[in-house]
Amino acid sequence: MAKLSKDFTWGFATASYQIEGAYNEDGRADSIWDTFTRLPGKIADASSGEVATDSYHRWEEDVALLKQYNVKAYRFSLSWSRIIPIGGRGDPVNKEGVAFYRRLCEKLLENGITPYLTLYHWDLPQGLHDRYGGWLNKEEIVQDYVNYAKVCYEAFGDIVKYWITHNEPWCISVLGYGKGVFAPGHTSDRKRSPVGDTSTEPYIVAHSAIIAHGYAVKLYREQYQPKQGGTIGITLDSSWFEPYTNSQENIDVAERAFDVRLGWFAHPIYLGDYPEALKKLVGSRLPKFTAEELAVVKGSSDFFGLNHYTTHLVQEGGDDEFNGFAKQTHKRPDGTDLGTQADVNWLQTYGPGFRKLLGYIYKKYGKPIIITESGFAVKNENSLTAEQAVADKDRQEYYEDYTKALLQAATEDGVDIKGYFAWSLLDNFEWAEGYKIRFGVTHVDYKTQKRTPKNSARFLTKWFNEHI
Ligand code: GBH
Repeated sequence: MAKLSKDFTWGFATASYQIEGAYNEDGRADSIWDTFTRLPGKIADASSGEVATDSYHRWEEDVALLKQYNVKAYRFSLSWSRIIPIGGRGDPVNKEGVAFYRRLCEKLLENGITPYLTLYHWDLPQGLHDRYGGWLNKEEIVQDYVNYAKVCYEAFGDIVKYWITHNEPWCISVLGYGKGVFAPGHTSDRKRSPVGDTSTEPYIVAHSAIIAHGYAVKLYREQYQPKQGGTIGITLDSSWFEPYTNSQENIDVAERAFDVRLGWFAHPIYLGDYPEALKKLVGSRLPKFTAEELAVVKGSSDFFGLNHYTTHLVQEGGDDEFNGFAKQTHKRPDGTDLGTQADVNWLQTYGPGFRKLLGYIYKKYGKPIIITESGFAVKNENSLTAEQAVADKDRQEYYEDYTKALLQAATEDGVDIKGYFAWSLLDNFEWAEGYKIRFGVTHVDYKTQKRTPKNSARFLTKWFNEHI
């Protein structure tokens, strides 16, 4: 039987605002997500992460679950406003916040589980947004982000060897400042708020995020990597874009979609500078890197962190600049679906697309790949009892399909893949969807916080036990 290499790592991923709760305990201050969830009409069920899965209190239970699943690693993110409540380089560090993550990392290591830390999974301290506009202010945010990273390297770097700077900067930029569906929710609709210039802000925010990432990595490499010996990189999200038909026009659209959506971030970081297709599309609205910035950004990721969920068939006729004006569908020309529909409209199961994407990224960007998220929301799972939700057949089939693709890419296509993290360890706060959508391999009863493993968790444990 074909197998992954012995040092292949696997586990589950989560993010601070989606699981921790305890939003105002032990010195934590608000992030932009606390503020955003209080605005009317932004979250489908009017909920927030104030309690979430209460993992700030139940972290030992979460570690026990990970242990039970026999994972090798756990990817989670740090709440910046728990560590530096107001957020800036002149603001005090919160000892209790640092101590929380320190305990968690130590407990994981005691259990033989390697921590993978994400510095930024979307919860910017509200203090920085209020003080100078957060990601819109490059000069300030880059310095504050690097300071925050430094505090984290100092506090955890002796025992943490895997660092991820940002999670999905496309979402930070486009969903937060373009479509307004994520915090801080900037929208061009003057009847709604907060209003922002959605034609320029996503590009400014992305630019700041890329540069902040670059300088945080530079600091790590110069001052921490030599003695701490860890590895650092960024996580980008990408679907596979499959041409709707094999016409040249559709092939070109797919290429443009990759360049505009993924290349926006991947080109500067792995190849140097924005892709031509993006420059052409955005023109003077696209900020330029200085020579120094470019030198810092280019080559600033030791691996390619990839969040991958689904495939889109693409053709001309799209209306979304941030997706390269590619019109996306899951329906083939003959009217059939690509795969099983999830409970969110953007997601259908299609393992072969995952295999192709792994090959595409490896060839184009030339770095070892860590899949930092991959997962499925089961149709109507929210209306099921814990006993019923455990039989999550569609999610299990998704993971059957995607692990098969992973194995083929690694063993038949020669793609250098280091690890796979499933999203998510637990059902949790699914951003604008609130608690309506569940991605967990563990069911959470939000009244009692009781955790119940689903069949998909058992499948993944068994599959990785057999294939590593
Ligand atoms: C991940 O993003 C997140 O990292 C994680 O926090 C989240 O819980 C998980 O997905 C499940 O959603 O505006 O048409 O592009 C996944 C990538 C990209 C998927 C944006 C949803 C929104 C549809 N996401 N996309 S659209």
